[in-house]
Amino acid sequence: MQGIVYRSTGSWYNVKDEDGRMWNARMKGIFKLDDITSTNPIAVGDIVEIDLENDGESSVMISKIHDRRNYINRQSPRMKHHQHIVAANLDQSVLLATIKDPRTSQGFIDRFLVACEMYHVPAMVIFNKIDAYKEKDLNQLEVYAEMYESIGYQVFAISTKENIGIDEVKEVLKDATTLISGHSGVGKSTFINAVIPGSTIKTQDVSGWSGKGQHTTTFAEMYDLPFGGRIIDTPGMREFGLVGLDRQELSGYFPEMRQRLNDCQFNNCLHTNEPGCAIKEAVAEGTIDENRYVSYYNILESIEEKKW
Ligand SMILES: Nc1nc2c(ncn2[C@@H]2O[C@H](COP(=O)(O)OP(=O)(O)OP(=O)(O)O)[C@@H](O)[C@H]2O)c(=O)[nH]1
Ligand SMILES: [Mg+2]
Ligand SMILES: [Zn+2]
Repeated sequence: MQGIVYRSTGSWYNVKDEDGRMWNARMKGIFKLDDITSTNPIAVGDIVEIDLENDGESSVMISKIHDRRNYINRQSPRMKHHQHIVAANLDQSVLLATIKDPRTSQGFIDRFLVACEMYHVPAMVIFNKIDAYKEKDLNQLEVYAEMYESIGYQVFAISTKENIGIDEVKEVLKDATTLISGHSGVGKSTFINAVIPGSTIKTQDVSGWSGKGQHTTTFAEMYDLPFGGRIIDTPGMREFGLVGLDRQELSGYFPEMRQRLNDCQFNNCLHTNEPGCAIKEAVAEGTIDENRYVSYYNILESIEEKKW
């Protein structure tokens, strides 16, 4: 039988078969996946083969993982050089962000976008909690929306609490498999409850964001959308570790830089101190946003140089 993984807790998986029946599944033996050292060989969204266990009523064994169309990785929180596959076979990836309570920084947003570019998963940014924004927060929102839209990313502004902008977002979720990421407390689970009537995913209590950064969601889990498509809730994250990123490749993951790379004098230009750099020129002219360049520079600095 073939099924799709909806939830993974590490040792047990929830797998839905083609008839819509949900099974408890375990992994048979040890899988060795090519190229990747992963702390979780099977991820939410994986398409797997399942076989009934002899005696089990509803428990099955996973005997095969089908090739992934794509996947999103994070650095394992425990082992720095290991990767943790968050989800596989995605159509799009959403960052749920907030200007305040908690604040999502531009650096974090840009790292998220770079990760999506690396994995070839279309990305968008949704700002939540606009009901709580003061004038300066709304101005910041405006600045972000204009900047990210100008380089080709869709931006939405919503309030899950006041039901503002939700219908517009439903349109882009329809019939797609979407991963939702973001800091703890931005409202990921609340948002999913809002788009799936009757759903009761656990969320932080009504007192709202406490500033303590407690994680309410602890495992990635996928849900079917009543209007078609699927959505994956994830635990809040503090940082986006960019695994396997090469310094030379980085500018190719900034769409506004990618289109200008051929104009640099040197083809191995890192756009820092090199003469004849088209990227720095565009930043000086204002055609590339200065803060995006700052994000580029910070990420570049954070990448260890390859030691041969
Ligand atoms: N003011 C306001 N509060 C909201 C909104 N959406 C969610 N919240 C509140 O934000 C808090 C956090 O919501 P959660 O849905 O638990 O956040 P999460 O992103 O799932 O957090 P983790 O599971 O820890 O990653 C809750 O108290 C929500 O009620 C909104 O649009 N406006
Ligand atoms: Mg949650
Ligand atoms: Zn350059």
